Amino acid sequence: MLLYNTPLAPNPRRVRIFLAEKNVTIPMRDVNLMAHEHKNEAYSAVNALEEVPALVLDDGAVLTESVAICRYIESLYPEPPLFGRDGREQAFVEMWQRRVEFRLFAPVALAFRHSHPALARLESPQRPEFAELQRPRAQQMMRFLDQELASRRFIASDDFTIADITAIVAMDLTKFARVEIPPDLPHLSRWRAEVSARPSVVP
Ligand SMILES: N[C@@H](CCC(=O)N[C@@H](CS)C(=O)NCC(=O)O)C(=O)O
Repeated sequence: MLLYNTPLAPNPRRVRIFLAEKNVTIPMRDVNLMAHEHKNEAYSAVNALEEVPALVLDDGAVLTESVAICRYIESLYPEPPLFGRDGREQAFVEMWQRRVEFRLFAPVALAFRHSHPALARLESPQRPEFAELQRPRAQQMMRFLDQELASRRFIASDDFTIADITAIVAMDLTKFARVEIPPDLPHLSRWRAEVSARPSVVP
């Protein structure tokens, strides 16, 4: 297997955290997004959508969605389970993973892409007013998560899962997206401190 990775990009970071939680290493090749390496012919042949991460399997097939890559890794290395153990747990993990991806990760990523000067070449034209619209959406989800985290340790359950990985990567991106984290969210803050201390998450 070969994982195409970009060290500072949030989506590949999800896969790297997932691998670290499994204590698994696989060969990686870095793709420099700032130099537009993902748009060259060689990388387009790997992933026609010109995005990272991409995982090339031993038979040459290519997986290109972060969560799909993580699911495949889970199938190879089931312990510890990060997508839930049984059907019921898996359904809840999926629900939370999607909620966090669409309602937190996406608005934070869009605010980042449409406002950060370093992304001007990748996201052209940038629309600062669109970034501005995303910030309250992300904050609304943070408030919702704060209420939920009052009654359990992690996002989907008392176990750490893929939903926590997506959420912590989004929270860390808020700094670059200039999304302010509301100060009055004690449960989210407790969760973030605990998750940030995991060796897989420490940058
Ligand atoms: N849905 C994809 C999204 C991947 C994605 O957006 N990757 C970003 C880096 S975090 C990228 O490659 N961007 C390239 C570009 O915007 O041109 C996934 O989850 O893997």
